Amino acid sequence: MKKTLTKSSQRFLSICKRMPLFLLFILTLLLNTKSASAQSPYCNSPHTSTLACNNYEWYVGEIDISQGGTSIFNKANDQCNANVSTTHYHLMSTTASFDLQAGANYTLFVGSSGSGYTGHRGVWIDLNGDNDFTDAGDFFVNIPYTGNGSVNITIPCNVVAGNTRMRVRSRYWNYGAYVKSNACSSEFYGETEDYTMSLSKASGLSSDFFVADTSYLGTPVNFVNSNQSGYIAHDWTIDGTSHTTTNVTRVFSAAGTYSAKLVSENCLGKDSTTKSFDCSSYCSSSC
Ligand SMILES: [Ca+2]
Ligand SMILES: [Ca+2]
Ligand SMILES: [Ca+2]
Repeated sequence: MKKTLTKSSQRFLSICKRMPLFLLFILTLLLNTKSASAQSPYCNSPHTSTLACNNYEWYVGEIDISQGGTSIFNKANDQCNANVSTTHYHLMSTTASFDLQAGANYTLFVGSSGSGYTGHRGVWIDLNGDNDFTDAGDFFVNIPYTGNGSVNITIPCNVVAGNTRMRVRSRYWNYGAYVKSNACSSEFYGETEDYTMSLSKASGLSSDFFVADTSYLGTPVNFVNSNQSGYIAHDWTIDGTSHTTTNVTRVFSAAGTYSAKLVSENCLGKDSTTKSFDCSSYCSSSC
């Protein structure tokens, strides 16, 4: 005898038939939610204005990191490359785009278009690589923007080597300077850019430099450091005069044998090297 399904049974069977589609919908929703949090596992850093972040120039523009006048990382002014749908957040690189060394000094520049609107730039680096910017050692600096500006930064010795994250945020002047706890705060105007970068630590300590065995009076003598980067400080003593630059150029006015000492310091300590060289009267090719 043929059974007739009740209305409630028919409704139940209908729901069961649609269940795979329903589960697919939930799964799609979850995946979309995950991709919207692209900075995971780092915290969100939203800017809630519905305006494009370049409306008043409060975007993150050019970034340059240099050491001793040589740029080691540069991103041209890209204005607002995040947008409203991503709450003005943009992960700039998923692979390490530059390396900073423990104990080294750098010049950090974060620019904008130079419009009349002033603002602040906050920069954080997760120095211990544990996916947050809140530890006592994590790096933070605020760069007030009243024109283009730069700051000098030092990477401390107690970093964790390996890939990590740098975060750069901008916001309108009236909202005040960024403070360290603002790495994940909800802002109104502005933009956030994240960079995958790496940190490294010195594996050795060795002071050394090159100077020609013989130089000539009145002619520049170059003392070229064997360690052009990665050191905290260099302390030269050349003929009794101190210098603290990486390399030194001197001109001597008296013939004789001179001494040059270089003490170099990195996170492992200090090491010194002393060399002597002769300075002679100029000798033409005819002698
Ligand atoms: Ca930008
Ligand atoms: Ca951290
Ligand atoms: Ca932590």
